[in-house]
Amino acid sequence: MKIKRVSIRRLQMRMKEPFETSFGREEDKDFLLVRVETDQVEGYGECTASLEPLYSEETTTTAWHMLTSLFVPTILHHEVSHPNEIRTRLQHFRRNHMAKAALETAIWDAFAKELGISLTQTLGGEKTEIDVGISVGIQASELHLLQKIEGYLAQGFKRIKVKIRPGWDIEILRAIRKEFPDISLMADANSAYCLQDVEHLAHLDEFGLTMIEQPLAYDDIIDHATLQTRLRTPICLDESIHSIEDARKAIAIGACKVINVKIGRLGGLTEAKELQALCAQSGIPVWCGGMLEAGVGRLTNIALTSLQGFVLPGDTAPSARYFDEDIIDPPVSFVKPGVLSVPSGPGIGARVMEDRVDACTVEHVELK
Ligand code: OSB
Ligand code: MG
Repeated sequence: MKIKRVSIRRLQMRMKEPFETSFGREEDKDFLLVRVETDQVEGYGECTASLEPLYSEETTTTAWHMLTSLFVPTILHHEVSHPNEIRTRLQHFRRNHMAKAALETAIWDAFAKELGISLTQTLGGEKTEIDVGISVGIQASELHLLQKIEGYLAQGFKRIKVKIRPGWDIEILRAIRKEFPDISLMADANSAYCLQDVEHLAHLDEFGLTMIEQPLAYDDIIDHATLQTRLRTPICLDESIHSIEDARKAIAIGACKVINVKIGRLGGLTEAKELQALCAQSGIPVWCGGMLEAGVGRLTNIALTSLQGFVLPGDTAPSARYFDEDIIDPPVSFVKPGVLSVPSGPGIGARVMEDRVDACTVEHVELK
């Protein structure tokens, strides 16, 4: 297979509501959509970098630069016999994983479509349905939060994750547990604490959380290992894990008991799939995280989650949780409460609505 043309678009999509975490607020979705063309098919990949470098150092603009100036020219018109090769081809360029993943996932989609099979099947995924949870942002008040959670539980979400930060942590978790004593509950701090907060964080052990995600610095592994010795609540790493090597080291020193797998953060599906295999061998459960993706990224997450190693519900909620109208048809929706079906059509398994994509496009380039 040869990629003979690549289109990169910058899209802006209205979100139903802002999403607030300890690092900031995302009002609207600003992201890149990559389309690769072969002689036979088109493949799509979504970039999870956002407008500002708050979750990681990448942004929509840095990803645009990396893709158009370096990554696409490296792949264009060269023979690709399997999408597994893309990681190696781009390896000499340091990091910029979200930009790499956008191109790599588009190539996986095209590869599956050329074979006439689903992306899931191409990856070796076996599940036909997946359970999902929801990530709930910081709200205006405790009452708002409790009402939101009640609504999400009524929709059937299999676990609730709440964003926490100093001043929005112990009290709100206590309130949630009082209302909903038995739900599967976890917290995500997005690096809002440091090791000196250990006494404070130890209070989280009262609430029977399934895990606490990324309590300490975004680039730390060592302090998390120290913290884990002081907490009963399992630590899950998100921001700190960029590769299989990072995971190997984190597991070796006991820095986490769970890992959140994000395709963008890891640089693509090849690394994500192998990371899942390593974690399965090491007895570390994994789940698929989310980056408020539009439809293409959402479907790519679903395909990955269909691998047996994804044993915990992920953050891949239905399209309607984020957008009035998605860019894919059909949108991602529940087949039964809290459950998504894994598409079986070719590639990501839904049609990308080009007219809708056009309407959201603010910048476009074609590379041939
Ligand atoms: O830390 O998992 C995170 C959203 C943006 C950036 C980082 C994170 C998140 C989420 C939302 O938690 C997950 C989703 O609903 O896509
Ligand atoms: Mg997280």
